[in-house]
Amino acid sequence: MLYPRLNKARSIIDLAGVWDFQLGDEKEPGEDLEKLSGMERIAVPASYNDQKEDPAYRNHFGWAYYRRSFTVPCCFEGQRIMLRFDGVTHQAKVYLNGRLAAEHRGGFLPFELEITDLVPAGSEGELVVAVDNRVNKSTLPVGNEGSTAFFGSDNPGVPSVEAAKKWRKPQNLPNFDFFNYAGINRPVRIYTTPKSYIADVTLVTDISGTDGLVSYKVDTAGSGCGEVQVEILDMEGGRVALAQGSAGKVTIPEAKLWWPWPGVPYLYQAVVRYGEDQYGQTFGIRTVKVEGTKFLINGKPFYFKGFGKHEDSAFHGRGVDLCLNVKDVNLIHWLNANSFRTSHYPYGEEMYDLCDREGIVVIDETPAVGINGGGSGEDPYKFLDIHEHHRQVLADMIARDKNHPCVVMWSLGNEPDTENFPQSAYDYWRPLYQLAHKLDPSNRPVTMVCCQNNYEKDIVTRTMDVVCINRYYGWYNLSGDLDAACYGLNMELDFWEKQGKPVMITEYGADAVAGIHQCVPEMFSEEYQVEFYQRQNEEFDRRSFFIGEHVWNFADFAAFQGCMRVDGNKKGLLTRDRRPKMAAHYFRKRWGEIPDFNYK
Ligand code: E8X
Repeated sequence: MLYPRLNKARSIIDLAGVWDFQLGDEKEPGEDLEKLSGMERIAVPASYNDQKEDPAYRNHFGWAYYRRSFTVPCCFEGQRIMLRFDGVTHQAKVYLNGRLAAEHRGGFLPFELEITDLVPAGSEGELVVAVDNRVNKSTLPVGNEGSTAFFGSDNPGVPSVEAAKKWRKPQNLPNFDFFNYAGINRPVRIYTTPKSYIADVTLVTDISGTDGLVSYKVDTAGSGCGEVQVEILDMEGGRVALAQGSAGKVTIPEAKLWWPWPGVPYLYQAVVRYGEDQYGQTFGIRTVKVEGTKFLINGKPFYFKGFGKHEDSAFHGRGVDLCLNVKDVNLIHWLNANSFRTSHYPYGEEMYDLCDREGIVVIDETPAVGINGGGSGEDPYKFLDIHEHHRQVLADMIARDKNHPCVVMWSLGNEPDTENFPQSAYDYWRPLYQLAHKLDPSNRPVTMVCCQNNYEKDIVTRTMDVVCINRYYGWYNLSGDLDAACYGLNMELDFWEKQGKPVMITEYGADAVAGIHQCVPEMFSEEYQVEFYQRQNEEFDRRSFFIGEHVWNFADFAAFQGCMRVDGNKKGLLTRDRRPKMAAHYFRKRWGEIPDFNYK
């Protein structure tokens, strides 16, 4: 789905602002629509949870209602008028003038509807968006639904699930630790196209000697517009190639490649014209490939230095915040990092645009997190009803992000159970792996991020293009004992060495509460966090098949409350308000000394 862009053929109206808002309950929205009255004020885009000092907002369970009216200007007459939602978390029902106009499941990918006839040019529309924040056994991310993870122990005084049902207020029990921020988290826009329009643009690049090769495909709708024209412009706006027809291949002599920072992330633009419509799609000429135990960008072995991140900040929750995006990208540069993973969901599209421009390498992840028994001991692949939805979000993510040079790998999901039900896991993940390869026109490498487990039993992780492991030796296991941690880590690395695949760590980390200092480092101190990394990095540095280190996490983030969380997850190199802990200075130095290419 194309990102809305303003140009001489297309208009955009951003509906960001302060909307009306009301919490609902579990009842389906249809019944509640007329009851919207005495509504409160809410900022869009942003999560609603932290916008008011009210546990009802913070801990809401079920539907919530957003409302605003808008006018479609008369000058849109004759155009195709679209209403696009970049991300409504987790489920949305869109009503226009009281009638259900669209529905969407999944909180992290865009959807749109045509409103040309529903709200014609020159008329007013009343827009109500009902948003459901519930996570359960059929959503991604997965929720527990009153699972035995929280109830049903044999301890006196602890209610069984059955007993608890009688008095417990329904609540979300996410099977993941990040706070379940919800609402209209990303922009809502009206945009127009001519009646016959460009529906999609796909660009695939390759390198031959000093030439850049660009294969393109343009999908159009409507007829009578003649041929598609594609003009390729360089960064100065000069034409470097011109082609006719809805698919083809052009050569750019002496092409400038897209390189990760601190190289030049050179971008071209494909200006597509079809009848009255026009669309400019930026792209970079670069290749990505796994060969043996190497991850090659433009043919050179790349070393990943960076983190798992979250879309998370004070007040906004998971809401898009462009200032924060820019700040984070500058902090990534400051840290001498070169990459991050969009843990644990596809991010707002503005971040990928920024990473294209700033040369930051991205591993793009679906919202498939929490796929395990949730403490029940049962096979999650049997009791979760997510397979079809998972295929859908994977397809939608690839369709949305396929043209971004910053995206170098797809992550099918994070930390599923691959150990207790190895065959079920294989049967579940293998088809997704194949689907990702089939759907991506650039055929990027595909991975699945594996949880700390018995790696000998796990038969999924080893089948991925890159083995991505999350490991907490010295934190969740072997807590506080870094000698034992390094011993365990090395045993595991010996195992991976034999598999002949590139391996990277996609999560490792220790909580550190900023300001806690110790001469003899123990858990939760800034010193322990540094030592944890120092010791394990020494082990990684010895292994030639080891192609990258992504720490967990870039910054402290809001988490579901529990006895292991003090005001959120504190594994950040930075605090939530982006101040550096000691470990940030440590990595800044380390990463400054590690080359991006040919380190391994
Ligand atoms: C953690 C991270 C969590 O925040 C992330 O979203 C997924 C977790 C560790 C799993 N990975 O808790 O800080 C640890 C399993 C250890 C056996």
